[in-house]
Amino acid sequence: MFSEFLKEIKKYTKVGVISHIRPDGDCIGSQIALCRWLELNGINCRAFNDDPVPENLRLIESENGLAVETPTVADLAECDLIVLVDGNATHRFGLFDKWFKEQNEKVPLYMMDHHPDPDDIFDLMVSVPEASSTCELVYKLFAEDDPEMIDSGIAKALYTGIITDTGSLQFDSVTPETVEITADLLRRGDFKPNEVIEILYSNRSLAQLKLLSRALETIQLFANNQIALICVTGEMLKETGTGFDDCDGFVSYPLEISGVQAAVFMKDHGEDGIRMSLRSRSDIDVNRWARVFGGGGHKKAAGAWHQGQLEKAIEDVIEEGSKQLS
Ligand SMILES: [Mn+2]
Repeated sequence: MFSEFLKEIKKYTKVGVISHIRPDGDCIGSQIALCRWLELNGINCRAFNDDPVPENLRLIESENGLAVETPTVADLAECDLIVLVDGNATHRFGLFDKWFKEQNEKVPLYMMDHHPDPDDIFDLMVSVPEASSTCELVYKLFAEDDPEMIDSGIAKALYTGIITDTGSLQFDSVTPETVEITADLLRRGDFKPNEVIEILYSNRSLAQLKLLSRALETIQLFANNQIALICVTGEMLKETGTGFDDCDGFVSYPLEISGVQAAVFMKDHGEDGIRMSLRSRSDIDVNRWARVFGGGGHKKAAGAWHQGQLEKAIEDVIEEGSKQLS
């Protein structure tokens, strides 16, 4: 899978590795692990993201002696190769997207990702939509090159990414191979699964749980109880002293209702519109669903914006999703 990548990347000496805006465990894990691989191969690299690394993922940076930096245009211009990880369309990459589009002489651009339908602007891509996570792909890069390079920092970074992108190995994307990879990472990293789970998930505040309680009250069922909806409004945030960043994982609750095939989580951003997260545990393809509204993602998890008011967004989105049920 990586023969061309392994051959070509050694031609470069200053590589910028960029992960997508609003970073998650898979994008930080794959970014840091890929940077470690580059370093171990004697290639200079820097890790960039417009947004700060979430608190519970900082350990990935410190255990690998690397920090994700906020890039400037000058930083980007210094790179002789850019690699995008965990995203296949430049609009998910903030400042890089804007800068790249303005360049006449474009820097070579690689990509490593597991979302469907990549842009066709890449000079080289490792695009595997069936993969559970980008971290699974970076693991395979190490495995193909030299698995003995995987030390405890790299193992934990990759393990964290696989765990976050698979809902702790629960999603449809998980294969026997995914589980074998996680077992290999646990052995090489010499850590226990619960160490990572503790850091990732046992860090909710009381205010976040109060917000969750308010959100759960909004759950409604549509389309013969096969589509569930949950909402968070600005008012609820104000009442509980929280922000939209405190809603992580809320979409999974309506999905647990018996008989529900897909769930929609709507965050009402007022004048900016409605931010929607779509999840499926059936044949409903939420990537196709989200694309109708200018968004996208995976078959089982996707997102989009609706520019209207909440009631209108609900009406439009449920109508569109119902089409896949008949
Ligand atoms: Mn991912």
